[in-house]
Amino acid sequence: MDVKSSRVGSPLPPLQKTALRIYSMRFCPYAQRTRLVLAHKNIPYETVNIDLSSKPSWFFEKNPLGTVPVLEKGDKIIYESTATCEWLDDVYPHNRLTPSDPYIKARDRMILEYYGKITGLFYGKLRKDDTLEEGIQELQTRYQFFEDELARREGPLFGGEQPAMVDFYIWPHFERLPIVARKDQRIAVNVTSFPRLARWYSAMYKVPAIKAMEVDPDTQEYFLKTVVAGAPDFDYGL
Ligand SMILES: N[C@@H](CCC(=O)N[C@@H](CS)C(=O)NCC(=O)O)C(=O)O
Repeated sequence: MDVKSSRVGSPLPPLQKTALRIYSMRFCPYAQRTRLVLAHKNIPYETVNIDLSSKPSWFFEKNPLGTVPVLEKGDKIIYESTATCEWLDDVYPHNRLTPSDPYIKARDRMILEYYGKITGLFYGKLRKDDTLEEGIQELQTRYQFFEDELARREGPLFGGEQPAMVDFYIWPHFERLPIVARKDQRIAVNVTSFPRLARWYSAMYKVPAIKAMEVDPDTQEYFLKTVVAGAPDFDYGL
């Protein structure tokens, strides 16, 4: 994961026929989903990080949208994080992450859709001082949804004792929330108001794939600051 980013002018590293490659960015929450699935399944892969401020032209041949993550294996290319994760779960079916029960599968999809409300706050109201208060209030409503959904399940994770795909899908932004909460502690998941969500949080930190892919909070915070300043430091610490 910790390889310097390719940028405009960088040559495309040659890909071996049988190798699995991820085009990624070290601090991208969407690429983290894919890396979590790769780690959970112990799938060997190589990483090509992309400087998203200076994308090499060959990257658009991999993904015309110009976003990471992208997976490449032989002549197959997959982009969009959920598509990459589902493909991995189908092609490498051990440690299965997608629930087989159609109803749970549907509810997991609902959770994922609803989760967009939290990421919306993360990139919007919680970032700006004049909308922070409104964002914090709204966040409590959003947390309640997850609390209620966890109450329908055995827990501690949405997948039970083991993570399901939806746990990995929603984790990356939750991992970053404590950093946002440094601004105002009410952003953090309050254990009294949301005991099940707080339990989910602690249980997720014990999942080996989560630990393997964790980026320390100070590094996350530094990176976010460089993004806000308009000069993301994709190779920070390398
Ligand atoms: N819907 C996409 C979102 C991916 C995404 O937004 N990735 C960001 C980095 S975190 C990116 O590549 N941004 C570059 C750009 O939009 O030009 C997915 O789930 O894969």
